[in-house]
Amino acid sequence: MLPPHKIQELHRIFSKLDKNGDGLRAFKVFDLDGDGFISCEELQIALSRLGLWDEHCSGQDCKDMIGMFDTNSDGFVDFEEFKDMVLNDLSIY
Ligand SMILES: [Ca+2]
Ligand SMILES: [Ca+2]
Repeated sequence: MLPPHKIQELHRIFSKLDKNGDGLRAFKVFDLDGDGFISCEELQIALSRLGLWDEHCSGQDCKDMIGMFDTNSDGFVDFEEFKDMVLNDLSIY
């Protein structure tokens, strides 16, 4: 689980990336291979690039993060799930 100040940073980055508000541009930053799903690895790589991933975070942490948004529990975050994550107020986490 990311600490709250990093969640806020993430939210700030989303709103910067996502100027027209549909979440698609932000989604593409995370969906590195363009298959329409964000995997645990992609999430970790994208967060590292954004400077939001701590090296001491384990693989379990990115699974936990996926789990926060993975409403259909398939182990990936799809665009619909991602949109919920971007548009909702992340401070509740
Ligand atoms: Ca992908
Ligand atoms: Ca899912």
